[in-house]
Amino acid sequence: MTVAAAQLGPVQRHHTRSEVVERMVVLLQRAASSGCELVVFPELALTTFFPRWYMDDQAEVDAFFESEMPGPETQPLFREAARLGVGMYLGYAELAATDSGPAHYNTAILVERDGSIVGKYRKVHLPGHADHEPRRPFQHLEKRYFDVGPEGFRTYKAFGGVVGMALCNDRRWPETYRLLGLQGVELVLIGYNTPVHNPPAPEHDLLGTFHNHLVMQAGAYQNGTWVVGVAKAGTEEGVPMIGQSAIIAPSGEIVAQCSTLGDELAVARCDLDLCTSYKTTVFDFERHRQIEHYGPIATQRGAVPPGS
Ligand code: ING
Repeated sequence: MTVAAAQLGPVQRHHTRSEVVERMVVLLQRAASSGCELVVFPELALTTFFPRWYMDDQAEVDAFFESEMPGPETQPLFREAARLGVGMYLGYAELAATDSGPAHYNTAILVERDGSIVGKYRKVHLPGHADHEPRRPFQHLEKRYFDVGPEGFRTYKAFGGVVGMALCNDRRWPETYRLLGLQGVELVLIGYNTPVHNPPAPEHDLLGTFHNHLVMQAGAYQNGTWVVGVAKAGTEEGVPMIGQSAIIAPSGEIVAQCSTLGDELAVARCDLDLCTSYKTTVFDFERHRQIEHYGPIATQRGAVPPGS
């Protein structure tokens, strides 16, 4: 299948959802004219990355969330996608009504070529912090504004294959890919908003783009799956974010990559049958993965003292 990584440049606080949707429709139309069946948009694609600010007024926070999807402002995107017969992965902030009151999720949905929503993922690995840390040059308050996704990592039969979803920080954890790999995933879709500077560890900043590809290439190869990672990039409200959106084959090779920090498509033909070469040989879990012999550490939450 032909897939497009639809990278978005910065979305500033004053940009309306309609303005962003217009940019996304342009990318969608270009992808369709390149023969794409699936267009992958970033995490929190519709708004600026608002966890960079401390807010204590819940109404101000909720203004960044969608209570319906599609809603009036996103409907044009869904309508155009269905008209073109192109599917989507779309990341957004979800305000969900639950029995115990409103829940706030960092969410991604999988939309098939007929416009139907066939999958929903709510981010599990919420990075950053929950309380205001004024000494930081900018905040990263995902632990404050979002609830942890309760459903975990699932796969969906769609686009003629087995598709899985994750979001941003999830891509740094090998468990993300392995939990999807154990479900036979052939295509993992991951939107991200990643600041160049990580205040707790500035010494990592120069390696930020290296780490970005390292984790996705490893996840792809170690689970015999395609991985598509898509950035919201560029400088948002004074905070630079990395780009480098990429389409990665089950071999771990990057087969297409964005080279700007703006709205840009990277397109590749993704033959899902390439997964077989890895899933039936070096990563045949049934034959080679010795889960019974890994010992009790396998379910350990944190690091354990040596020799325990
Ligand atoms: N962002 C970042 C990410 O995991 C981060 C957080 C930035 C972690 C820099 C490490 C280094 O890509 C989100 N939104 O998860």
